[in-house]
Amino acid sequence: MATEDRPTPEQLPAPAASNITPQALASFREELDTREHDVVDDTWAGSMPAQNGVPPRVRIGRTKWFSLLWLIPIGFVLLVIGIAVAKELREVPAVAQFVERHPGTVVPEGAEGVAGFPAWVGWQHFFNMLLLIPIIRSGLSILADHPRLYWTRHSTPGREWFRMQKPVPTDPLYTAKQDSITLPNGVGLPSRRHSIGLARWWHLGMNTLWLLNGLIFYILVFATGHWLRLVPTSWEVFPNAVSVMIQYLSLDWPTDNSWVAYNSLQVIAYFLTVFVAAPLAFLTGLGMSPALSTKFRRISSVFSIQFARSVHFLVLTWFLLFIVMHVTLVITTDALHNFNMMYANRNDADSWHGFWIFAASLVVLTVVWVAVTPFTYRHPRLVQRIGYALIGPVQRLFEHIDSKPGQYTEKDISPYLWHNGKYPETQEYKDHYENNFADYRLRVSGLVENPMELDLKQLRELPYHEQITQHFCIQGWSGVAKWGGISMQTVVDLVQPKPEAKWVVFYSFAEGSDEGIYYDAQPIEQMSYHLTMLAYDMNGEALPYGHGAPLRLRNEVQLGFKLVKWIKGIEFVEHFSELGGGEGGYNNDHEFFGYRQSI
Ligand SMILES: Nc1nc2c(c(=O)[nH]1)N[C@H]1C(S)=C(S)[C@@H](COP(=O)(O)O)O[C@H]1N2
Ligand SMILES: [Mo]
Repeated sequence: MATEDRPTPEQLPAPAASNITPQALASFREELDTREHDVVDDTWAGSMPAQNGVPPRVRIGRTKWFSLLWLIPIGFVLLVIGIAVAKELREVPAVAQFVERHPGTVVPEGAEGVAGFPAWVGWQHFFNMLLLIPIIRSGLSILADHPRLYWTRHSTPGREWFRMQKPVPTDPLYTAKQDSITLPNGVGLPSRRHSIGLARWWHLGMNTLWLLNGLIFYILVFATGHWLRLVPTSWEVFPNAVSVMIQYLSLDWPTDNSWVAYNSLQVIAYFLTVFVAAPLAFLTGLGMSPALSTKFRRISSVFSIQFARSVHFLVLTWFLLFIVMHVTLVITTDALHNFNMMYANRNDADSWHGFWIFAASLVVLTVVWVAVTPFTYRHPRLVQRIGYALIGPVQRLFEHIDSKPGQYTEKDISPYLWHNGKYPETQEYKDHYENNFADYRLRVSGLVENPMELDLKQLRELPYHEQITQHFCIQGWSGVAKWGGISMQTVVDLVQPKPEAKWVVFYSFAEGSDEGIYYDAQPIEQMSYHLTMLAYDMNGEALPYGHGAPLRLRNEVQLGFKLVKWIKGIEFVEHFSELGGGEGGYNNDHEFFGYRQSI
């Protein structure tokens, strides 16, 4: 046949319009980075260079900032003045009489019968210290990832009450990730900038053990009568505590009767630490969970995540002050006797038994302190696995919470929502953007009956879904926005997942911080939750570039990093282990985050 007999493409009719094209069958998985990352070195997390913060400061009034370093000289001066005043006071007859009448210790009825320190007290005390080291250090690393504290859910720059970072730059696309700071080695766990994924495994994992230790302590304390030492049982405790304070400050210390009962200042301090601060740490920790905050809307609309985060930090300062005071007083008041009581259950002030056990425990604590960071850098996957084994069941449990919309109204919308992540830089995306996404097609593929491609017009013709919800970034900032688009259930209804489909993968136009495109996998159950949607509008306008144009995910039981922006495709799969690094998402593969992040 002669060539001129062949039809040109224009002479042929186009195939009937259909959403099912050959492209619609393809997955984006070949664009993922499939390397195994199993050490934390300089190239990790997009080779972020170290960045130091500034000494912590607190805002006074609207724009004045007070450096907390001043507290060192101020505290010293106050201490000297306090000592001088207390010494003077003790010369005053009325005060001398007061001290005589309230010598410092109230011995509750029955305390004599349970005097001494059984072995479990010593062990619990040791485990408590052991666990608090990684808990406090990893907590500081979490704070360093967003080194600002606020009182309201709007994390508006300039409105924070505390910061360890310079003021937020005016660049409108400045990201929270850029805002993270490095901590001095040996302080954070780990101290490297933006190591929050690993810090969280340490923090949440060790917290479960710490709470377990605390629960056992509560039970034993009340089962044995040891509680008589920790709970004030008469109003006499208060004047006695004042008396102890005066005696300590005047450097003429009260007589010690710790074998039977602590002095009143100790009782109050221990009571506050064990029965107020520790439970508050737990509750404020839960207050930072997106799933719980969206569920318990009454509580969370008064006590927001930022309130919880700020109080959580204040509890930490209490713990740190307590530890400093406690250790100072234990060592300066009859140290050998104290060591004997706590570590050897002996009421003797001269032998070295308790001291040696204390010294041995100190060796263990020091080794742990020094080893945890290098261990974490060498075996980050192991830290991720062990952390997940410890806290994963709870994260899984909270994922079942399918909250109703309506928690917030227009007036709750935040004036500023931080940006995060790496912006799309590919030519493909830029072309779409220039072209106002006219050629954009959302590709939905994988284990579905009807794979399809949908353009923005088709997406906008589907039933409209709107919600005003709060965003919880893993780094700690939050904010409320109104999202408009389609419910994920609508997509599920259109494409009809096959029974084997268990996970839904969202692919982005944007690369992650290293190589390969950003992606995240989520359980298929959550696709039918009330608050799981694809947004193409934000706060009443088309979704802007920085927040994920043309399409982004919202799934309000999860932390922000799972809410993929600049979505180009969705794939239904059997399990995420087939994809990328196999951990269920870009940050899980590269920065050791977790794939269930309801807390
Ligand atoms: N493609 C892509 N999506 C992403 C990220 C990213 O780096 N790449 N960052 C995530 C993180 S960590 C957060 S907190 C939210 C931030 O959304 P926002 O910038 O709209 O506030 O987007 C998420 N989606
Ligand atoms: Mo985030």
